[in-house]
Amino acid sequence: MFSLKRDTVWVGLVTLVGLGGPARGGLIVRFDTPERTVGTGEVFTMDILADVGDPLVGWGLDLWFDPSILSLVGPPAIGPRWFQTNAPDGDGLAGLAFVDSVSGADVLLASVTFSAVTLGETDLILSTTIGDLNEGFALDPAGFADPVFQGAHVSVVPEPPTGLLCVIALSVIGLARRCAGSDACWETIPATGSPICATMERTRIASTGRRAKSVLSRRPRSA
Ligand SMILES: [Ca+2]
Repeated sequence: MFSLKRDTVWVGLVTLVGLGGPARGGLIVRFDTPERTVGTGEVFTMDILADVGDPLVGWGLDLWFDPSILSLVGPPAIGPRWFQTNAPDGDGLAGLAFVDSVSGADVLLASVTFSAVTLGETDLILSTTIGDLNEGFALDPAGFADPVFQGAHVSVVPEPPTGLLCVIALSVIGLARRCAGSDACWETIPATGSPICATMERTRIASTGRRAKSVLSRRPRSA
């Protein structure tokens, strides 16, 4: 699955930078959202991001969550600025900047997709394992960053029955139509930038505990 050449380069690189000196550089490793509420059976993705001060040449980490609450859906997808490299523990959470070192805010390390198995809550905890030569955050040209890990929390709530969803949808569409003539009734969905009726959104959150992912009813044209 992974090339021997890249795996060998990563281990050699880690060994070299490990000999290079003490840790330096600011680094925060976090999720794209610290709190997430999903319905039972829902499949959803969390991005692992890094705010990188001193440039990195490679990284490897661990992710813990309660497997009775969530399960992984396939291996993680490594961010576009990294080559996926060997993770001996099998979690696939390791990347190598093969040409140019990487720095900046909101650097995507990996996207992890889960399925919500059952009702409950779990933390998502990021870490590295001491002694695992394929984990840590290797700096360019030498040394390791000392990351600050920021976890996340996922709550799995009941998925509303289909009939209830239909009633909610019809209700909020009616509300949206009544609001159509007033600009004050409209707000923007943060994830998409799409307009949505604020009254409709408040009703949805109260009923389902979640914000809209897409527009249920586009803003009607004014008469
Ligand atoms: Ca790992």
